[in-house]
Amino acid sequence: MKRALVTGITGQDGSYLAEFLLQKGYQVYGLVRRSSTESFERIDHYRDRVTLLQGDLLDQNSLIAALSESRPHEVYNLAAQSFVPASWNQPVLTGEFTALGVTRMLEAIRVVDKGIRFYQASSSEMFGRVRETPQSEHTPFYPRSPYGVAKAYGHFITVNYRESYDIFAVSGILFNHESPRRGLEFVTRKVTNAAARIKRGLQQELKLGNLDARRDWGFAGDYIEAMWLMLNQPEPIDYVIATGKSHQVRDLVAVAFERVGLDWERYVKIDPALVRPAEVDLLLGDASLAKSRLGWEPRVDFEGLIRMMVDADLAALDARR
Ligand code: NAP
Ligand code: G4F
Repeated sequence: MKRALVTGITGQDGSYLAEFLLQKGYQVYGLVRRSSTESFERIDHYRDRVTLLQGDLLDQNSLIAALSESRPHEVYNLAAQSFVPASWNQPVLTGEFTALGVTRMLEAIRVVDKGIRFYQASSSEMFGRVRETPQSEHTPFYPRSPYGVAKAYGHFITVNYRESYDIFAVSGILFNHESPRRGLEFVTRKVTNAAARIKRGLQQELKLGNLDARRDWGFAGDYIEAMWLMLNQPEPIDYVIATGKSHQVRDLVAVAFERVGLDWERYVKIDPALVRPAEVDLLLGDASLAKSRLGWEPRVDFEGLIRMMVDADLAALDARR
């Protein structure tokens, strides 16, 4: 039986990936941080089928202990401080988690077992002020936030450990991916949740920042499969994962409010405090390498994704009544 360790198992991607690996017959271990109140909401429905190990990307020994205990064939490093605006408030902590945390995990692999295959959750945020469109594996990075800078470090240290120590380490450069399990602070879920709440009379308005920004949004359930495919190839190669379609935040708002039959312009207010010090204006990925070598393609399109999220938010509100 194959064993996998997932860091960030309590997050959006970790929860989908662990579920996917269980279906593939893996023995799944998840790294979780100690907290005074457990927040395992996203993995509650299969918690008895995974083994949770306490550890933190800040703590080298806890990573070595987690690897020694689980003896995984594959490690998926999904843990990070992943919210871009928070990275301006906590730039040093973001660097510790999102950048140096990658080195700590790679060092733990080097110490425990160099045969472990390693996946690093890299990000399209690394493209930042984009040098070309669409962005591919060959596009240079120009990050625009402490988060993006930290991810660029995580990307290159992964490449470096592959080249220095012959570790099967790959970096997946994933464009934005969303789901009903997305954190409420990210723009898609903020919008779909607000549309559902306004529809049910629980909220009066929605404050947003930059409506002009463009993102290449896909479904998290599709993207985690690409992670597994990358680790199960003969060669460690880095891939861009994206839909190849870009939409404005404004389009997302329109689709979400249309789903609940409301005119978004009556409810959305612009709040300058939500505009970022440096914005990533346009992300559009070219995932043709993943298509040709991994046979990977997204299944859920933009409209389908946003409608799925609105429907889930409405259902969750109605279930609580
Ligand atoms: P998420 O929902 O914010 O989940 C982050 C996870 O990291 C949580 O489980 C969190 O645990 C854990 N974590 C944070 N700091 C930690 C630490 N010091 N030690 C151990 N665990 C820690 O993020 P996501 O959307 O699933 O994204 C997964 C990964 O992909 C992240 O690395 C993100 O930066 C990257 N990424 C995401 C996207 C996207 O669009 N979703 C795109 C590209 C790359 P708690 O539950 O304890 O907070
Ligand atoms: O949903 P967002 O916060 O996602 P962002 O910054 O693109 O980052 C996400 O995707 C990255 C991949 O490219 C990941 F690496 C990262 O971990 C994270 O998952 O914001 C998307 C866009 C931005 O341009 C932002 O300025 O939406 C704009 N926006 C407008 N109003 C807003 C808001 N974003 C948020 N979070 N909240 C707003 O009120």
